[in-house]
Amino acid sequence: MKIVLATRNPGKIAELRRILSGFDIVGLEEFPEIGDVAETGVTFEDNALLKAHAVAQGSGLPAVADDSGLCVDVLNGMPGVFSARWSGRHGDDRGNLDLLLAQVSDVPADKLSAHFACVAALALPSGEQRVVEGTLPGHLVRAPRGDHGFGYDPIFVPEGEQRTTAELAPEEKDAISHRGRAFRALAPLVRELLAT
Ligand code: ITT
Repeated sequence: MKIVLATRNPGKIAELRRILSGFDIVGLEEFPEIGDVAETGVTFEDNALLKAHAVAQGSGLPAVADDSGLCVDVLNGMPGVFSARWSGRHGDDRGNLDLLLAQVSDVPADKLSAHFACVAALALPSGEQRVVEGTLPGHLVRAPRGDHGFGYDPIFVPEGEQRTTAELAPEEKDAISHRGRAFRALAPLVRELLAT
């Protein structure tokens, strides 16, 4: 059965098409009648469920959504759910990253701990839902490095790594990432729910 990928973020789409390669995935471009979903929740889970249910209702098909972000300890977990619009402009990856670097410019390098978080949600048109979270701990670096990935990848080094997630090969990032962890854990729940 087809599953709709309820995201418009090209960086996520590329990663999720790899991570969910065993599924019959269709993109939102096949449902032009479905508009943007307002992310009014205060948690990743709230927003992932809002997106998954809106797309499941709009398409009449099972839908999976991702709500994710970067949580910086010294900023009390911000930008968190605001990661995509931290600079004030949704999807402005470079502006978001530059603002974040400015906000931590006085913080000692050994106090730049952070983690990526991703909530993966599945919703069926019937209203059934499943939710799983994945995280990737690490720290920030001040000088952006690497050309892969998207968003804050050039300034995030995972625990146990020297390279930023933008310097990892795409498959290396998938193997450890918050998104890889969340969606690999969601996959058996999707199979189970679709089989019933
Ligand atoms: P959709 O709602 O259409 O899925 P979005 O970009 O608005 O797209 P989110 O609200 O979940 O999605 O925001 C995710 C933001 O968090 C993303 O734009 C990046 O700034 C950041 N982010 C999440 N995962 C990331 C990753 O793997 N690498 C780098 N930045 C990431």
